[in-house]
Amino acid sequence: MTAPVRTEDSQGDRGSRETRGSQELIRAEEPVLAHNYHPLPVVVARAEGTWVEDVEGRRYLDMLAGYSALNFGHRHPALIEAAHRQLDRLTLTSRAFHNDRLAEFAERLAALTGMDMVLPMNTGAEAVESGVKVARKWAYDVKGVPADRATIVVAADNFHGRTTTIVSFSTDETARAGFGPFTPGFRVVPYNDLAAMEAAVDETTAAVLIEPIQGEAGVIIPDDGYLAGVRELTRRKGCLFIADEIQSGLGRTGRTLAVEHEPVVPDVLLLGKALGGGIVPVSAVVGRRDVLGVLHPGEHGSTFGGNPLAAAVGTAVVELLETGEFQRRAAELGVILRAGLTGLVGKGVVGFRSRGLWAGVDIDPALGTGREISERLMREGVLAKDTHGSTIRLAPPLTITAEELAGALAALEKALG
Ligand code: IF1
Repeated sequence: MTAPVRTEDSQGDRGSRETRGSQELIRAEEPVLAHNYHPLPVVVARAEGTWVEDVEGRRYLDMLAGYSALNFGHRHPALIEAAHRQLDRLTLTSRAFHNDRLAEFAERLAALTGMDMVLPMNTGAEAVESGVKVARKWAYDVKGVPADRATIVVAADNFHGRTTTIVSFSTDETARAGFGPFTPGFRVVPYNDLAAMEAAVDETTAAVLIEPIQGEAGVIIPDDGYLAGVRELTRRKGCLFIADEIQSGLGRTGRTLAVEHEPVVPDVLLLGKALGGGIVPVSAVVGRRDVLGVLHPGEHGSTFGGNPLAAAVGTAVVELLETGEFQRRAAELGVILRAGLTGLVGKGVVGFRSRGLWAGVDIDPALGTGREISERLMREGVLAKDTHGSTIRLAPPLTITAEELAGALAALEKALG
């Protein structure tokens, strides 16, 4: 990777009084910041496109992209411009009033995803929670499931967020332990197993909720036909198919949505992360009118959901995706990523899964833990994050160039050497 370079103003113009170096800042966090993360020892101060720069001016290639919240790179000019323009006009009204940005956001997001209606929220977990609430209400109001009896079928090794209801159906003890009592009404079946799902879906089932590709589990790609099988099963059994595309969606896999690879049209899509362009939290539940139509005034809401700043940035994100440019880039550069990782099999890589610019790379545990490999990558000028064990997730901004991608792969080879 390029040698550490100090940009001339890396200390001067950060708009704050902060003058402490990386080590001081890391130490300063310890007594005052909850320890719910164990970050790599890098303190990012600036970023542009695919690159971030730490407090001392060292540059790193960002191969995590905010867990797919930075699909368009850091501070994409069109997104920053949309944010600046809206910051100078109106930022928040609450939904007690209309604002002049929300209609276009909803119209264009619905059109992009081929759906009828949009419920705008903020974080991914809020979209998931809202999807659970809408599915349950649809079960009672439309399907006729007896009150408080609705069930939702989910997959083992899922990751859908961190709220108490969501961790209620997690199979990751680290995410669940100590947070009970848990929300009832969820059934867990193995991912990629249609027979198990068939057995779990019954007349109480409101929905099946799955990730089209399981991200945190290690970029687990189901067998061809699995998503189509879920679609057929849910249609036949009269329950909703909810696809959580919060990490897999918005260009990451080479298509607007990961479900397009089968192709499959779910009843409800959950979107987030990159929908906010890496600038503001923007998420949404997008679905058929007869599903989202179960919500009536006063039954659901959010202070910031659908705020004009989020809608303006979200519309600019949709506009980028309408061109198909980022989906094409992910598909084309994904071929280079796949070829590069194939070349590393047997050289420290024991296996990998990839689709578009998204890969879960299983490293030989003898070479170290995922964390240790991430630290070695950092020393090579590449930022990435392990998922579980010795699996590294690679998910760069879709703005990455072929040369930068080749550089990241070379850094990985060196980190494994
Ligand atoms: C953390 C993981 C990834 C998600 C899917 C919903 C959400 C997420 C498929 C909730 C969020 C984030 C959460 C963040 C790290 C990251 C993550 F490692 F936690 F599991 F990406 F894989 N559905 N994923 O991936 O969205 O509420 O966070 O906006 O909690 O550390 P959120």
